[in-house]
Amino acid sequence: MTTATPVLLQLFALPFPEAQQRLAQHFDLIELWKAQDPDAVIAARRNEVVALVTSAMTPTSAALIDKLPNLRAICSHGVGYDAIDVKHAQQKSIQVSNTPEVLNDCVADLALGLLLATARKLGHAERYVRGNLWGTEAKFPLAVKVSHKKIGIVGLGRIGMAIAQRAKGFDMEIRYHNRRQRADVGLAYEPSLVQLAAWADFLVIATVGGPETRHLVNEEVIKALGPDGILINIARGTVVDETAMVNALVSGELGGAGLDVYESEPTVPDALKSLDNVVIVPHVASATNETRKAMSDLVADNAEAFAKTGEVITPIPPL
Ligand code: 8YV
Repeated sequence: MTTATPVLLQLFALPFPEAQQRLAQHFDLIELWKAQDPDAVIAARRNEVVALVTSAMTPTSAALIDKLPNLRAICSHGVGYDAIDVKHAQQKSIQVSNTPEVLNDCVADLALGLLLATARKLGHAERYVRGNLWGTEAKFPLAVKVSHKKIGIVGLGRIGMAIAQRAKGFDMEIRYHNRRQRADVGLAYEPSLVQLAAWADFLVIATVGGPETRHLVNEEVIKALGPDGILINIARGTVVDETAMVNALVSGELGGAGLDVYESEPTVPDALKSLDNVVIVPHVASATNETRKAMSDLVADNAEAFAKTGEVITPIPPL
């Protein structure tokens, strides 16, 4: 007696064909991005769907989850899950997996990359040379040293720890702020985010996104970091009050910023685009061949494990 092939609703195409083919080996795929009328497809096949593939940047709401009465697992491409209503899914005993660990290195590398590029004015220097200003009256300004400076890490999770490890390579003094002090790390904990910002030369945001951390880095924190301070964000744009940050950068109350994420991606405030003390990149922290392949493979690993055992392998802990 042959059992029916389980049906998987795919909101996000895995960017590596091998991983995509592995999904097709275990599931009857509904590749929603190919549908003329996605809502009609969901309405027609809603009862068949037992698994769903999405991504960190693909909205996966309670409303969609509620349309799928037999959904048992959601496998997401990415570590962040603020775009997915994980709490609602878990309340319905639906497992939700993400892709932790495999992107720590590249995200932390970009955090230090943005820190170096902002402090040493690399974007500005690039424009200066490409603009044929070198050798003209326009002198290139001196920049800011990085080694032996003070770095404050907001959110000492897996990625925060990888950033701390790299900061040690620059002989930087490290302190961190979390909801709670971590008993398992020997780094200096600062219970007050404002105090951490006031102390730091560089403030690096590595927290989760979502309502709990919305505008955690507010005007008070930004002003505490100050005219000589530099803000780095590789987490989520919503963690920073973007309007307050832009105003402080324009007024000079904040020294500089290196940004990979924004409140309303892909929209980036125009004011940022004309500032030389800002480095802005398009949410590329995990965007390397090696890491995106590993992320795709881990999504396929989770879906395959669910197909074989009914259990995903990197579930998001109960919220
Ligand atoms: C995205 C990210 O996953 O992992 C995350 O949380 O933000 C990124 O790695 C990627 O941009 C697309 O899925």
